[in-house]
Amino acid sequence: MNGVRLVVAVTLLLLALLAACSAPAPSAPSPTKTGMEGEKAASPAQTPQTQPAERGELRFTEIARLAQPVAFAVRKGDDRLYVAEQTGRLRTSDGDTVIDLSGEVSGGNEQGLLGVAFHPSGRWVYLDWTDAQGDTHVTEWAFDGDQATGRRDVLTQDQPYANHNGGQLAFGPDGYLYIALGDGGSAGDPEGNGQNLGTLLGKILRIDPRGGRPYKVPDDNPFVGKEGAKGEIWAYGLRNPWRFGFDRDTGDLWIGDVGQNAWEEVDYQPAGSEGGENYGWNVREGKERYRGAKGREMVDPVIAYPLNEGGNCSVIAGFVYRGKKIPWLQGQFMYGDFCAGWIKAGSVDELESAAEVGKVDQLSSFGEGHDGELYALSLQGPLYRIESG
Ligand SMILES: [Ca+2]
Repeated sequence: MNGVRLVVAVTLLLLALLAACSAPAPSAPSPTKTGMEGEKAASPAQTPQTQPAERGELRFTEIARLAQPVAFAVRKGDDRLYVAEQTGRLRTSDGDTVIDLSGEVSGGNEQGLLGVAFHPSGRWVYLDWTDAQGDTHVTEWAFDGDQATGRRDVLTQDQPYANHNGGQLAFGPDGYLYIALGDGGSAGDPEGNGQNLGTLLGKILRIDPRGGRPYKVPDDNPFVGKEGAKGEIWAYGLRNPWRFGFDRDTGDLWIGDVGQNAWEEVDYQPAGSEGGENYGWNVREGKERYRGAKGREMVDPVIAYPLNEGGNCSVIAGFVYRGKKIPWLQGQFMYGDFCAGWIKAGSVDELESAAEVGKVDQLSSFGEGHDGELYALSLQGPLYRIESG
């Protein structure tokens, strides 16, 4: 059934494209296609049938089951998917344990192993995790064959409270490692870390983990050389940027920042940015005031949706789909909510019109494969491949 529907949808899409194109097709159309095109052109009543090709259904196919999976990565030259389990292990989609921190991580709701990224060369892997004291480590392992060896801490950060640890790691298109750190926790950012450029808390950092020991701060980071500011900071005014992702085609950065009392939000940074964006917390929550007066330079989110409505609790962002297997999804930004479980997708030009495309209970993260196809992780265990329905 699905195969037939897909063939019909693709054929209709092709016909619509051909009909919209005034120039002749570069290759000679087959007699069959010519005949069908003629039928279609003669029957305007069939036009609505082209609509299903614009938005189809998605299927979430479970391909592995893990213990509290929260983060996802792929490694150059390696077909396996790597998943971080919050309980402390980095495992492959075929079940192998690559790194085991289960004896070292802390066990709070927002603690544990929280992030994973591979160096673009595939030679090193980086994990973000909280230790028994609750403090954050970004730790590097070298890969020797398939074995992770040569462990060293790249960056550590004291955490004043157990919650809001951020955790996402990703290498940007510039080859630098981006690190998400929450505001340090409690509620309302009592220390004012989000707006304080003198702390790494409440920020996204940008470092070169291989350019120095323990790392190098890139010379073109926005606050390098500014008195009282940490050179590692790339963007600030964030509360708990649990997940962020780069658009593999454009280099744009999409940040899901978990809200306090009223709004969940997705922040956006265009690829041409020189960094230094202030996303508002704890002066702003979503597009509204949280405390104090709005600063001139604060950047409002591109998506804000109400917390505590329909079971919403924590935004999970998100990728622009750049795969090939789901044509109608191409170029759409996908995000979801951890508690409500809905997943929405919408054109990057019309994010307000994003519509629900699926549901994953306790959605903890999305992942992107080498081929641009997307995956979804549930804290309950499953790793889903997102496919055409
Ligand atoms: Ca904000």
